[in-house]
Amino acid sequence: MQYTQSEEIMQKSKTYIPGGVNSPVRAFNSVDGDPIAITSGSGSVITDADGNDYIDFVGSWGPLILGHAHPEVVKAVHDASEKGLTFGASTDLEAQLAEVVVDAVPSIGMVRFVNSGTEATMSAVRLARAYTERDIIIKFEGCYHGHGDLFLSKAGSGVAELDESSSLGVPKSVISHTVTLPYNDAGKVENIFQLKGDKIAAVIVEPIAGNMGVILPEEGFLETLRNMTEKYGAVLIFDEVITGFRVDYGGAQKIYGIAPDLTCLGKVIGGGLPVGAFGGRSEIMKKMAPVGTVYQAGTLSGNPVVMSAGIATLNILKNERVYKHLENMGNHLGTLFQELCQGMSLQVPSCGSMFGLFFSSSAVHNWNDVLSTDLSYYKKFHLLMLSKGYYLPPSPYESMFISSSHTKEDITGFVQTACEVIQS
Ligand code: KE4
Repeated sequence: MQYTQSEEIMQKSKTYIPGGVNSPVRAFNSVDGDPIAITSGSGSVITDADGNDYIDFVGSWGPLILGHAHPEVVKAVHDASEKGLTFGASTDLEAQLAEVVVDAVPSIGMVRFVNSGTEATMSAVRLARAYTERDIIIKFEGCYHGHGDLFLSKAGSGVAELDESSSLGVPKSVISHTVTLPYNDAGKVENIFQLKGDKIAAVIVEPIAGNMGVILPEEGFLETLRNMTEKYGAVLIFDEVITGFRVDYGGAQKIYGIAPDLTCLGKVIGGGLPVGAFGGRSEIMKKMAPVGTVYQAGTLSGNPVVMSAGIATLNILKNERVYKHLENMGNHLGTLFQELCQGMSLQVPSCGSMFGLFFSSSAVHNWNDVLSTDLSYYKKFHLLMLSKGYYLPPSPYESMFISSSHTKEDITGFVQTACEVIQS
């Protein structure tokens, strides 16, 4: 494969945009590679500026559960656009999508749309702090909730230790109320609540962690979060920006049978256009302006074109055959990896159509385990798979996604090629 057009495009981008990217992970720095510029996508395939085709397992980091340029979604966007792109006023479309979300997720009594997952999580935490009149937020190592200041903190050395900021520009005072614990460590959650329970505003968690590869919650972990927050009057926030409408029409909370107080959504509910949402118990949501006094706003929040893409997407997903197909494809991938990569240091954790790849001989339960996997091998693997026509996340800390447009042949070819590469 040759990448001359991509190189030219990236050269120009780097002149005007820091690193040539509008989101750092796209720079391929985590795989010591050179980013490629994508010009089009259709179904499970994306094409780069040099005309190279790839089977896409990034899916724009999760939104494209129906694949690229799904005709019904494109039509919905086109039809909506012809009536105007934005009004900055209420429309029926946002009420329609809100109704779909509320019907799909029982723990959500009311919802507010924003423009990104970051806005959703930032707003949900502000709301939880206002509702409880407390400040401390508990999050987990390796979980990513967007680039809001309060989330950019590394795990402190101890349970109650204050976190160190992981990004310049974030003052200690901002993250002084953030405590980061090991994912899947129910004991440490109980400890912190016994220590500071009456000062904890909220626990925010990815019910299935999708930002350190894929890590599933261990038995009892989510239940402990639910029990502790209930016992001490803190708010439980599920960050389902990735898992919402991805792993089930009702999200991960449906699979694990845990009802959080607030849920953050994004990605899938916008059908590929910029979106976020936060919602939950009406009693809490009514604290939001203009009904309550918790302020949050956005010029393009609830944008009619975005709402149309979301409605079209969720209407297709409502048909459970789609999830059946996604589950079958996910199972086929896992079974084939087991068959063809037997005895290799490879873990393939998955839930439905989201999966991870860890080069490790043992199971991965938290961030420390991730750091002990062969992260450097992932770099070689990624570049070799790219050269063979498979587009994987240019970072070992991301989830991979199957869309409803992936065929069994796509999956079989991917697994066979991956195992050949690993064995080579
Ligand atoms: P956005 O602000 O990027 O729309 O959403 C932030 C966010 C919140 N919560 C979870 C669980 C998320 O995964 C994300 C964003 N995901 C990353 C990829 N894992 C976005 C990709 C990127 O940063 O370019």
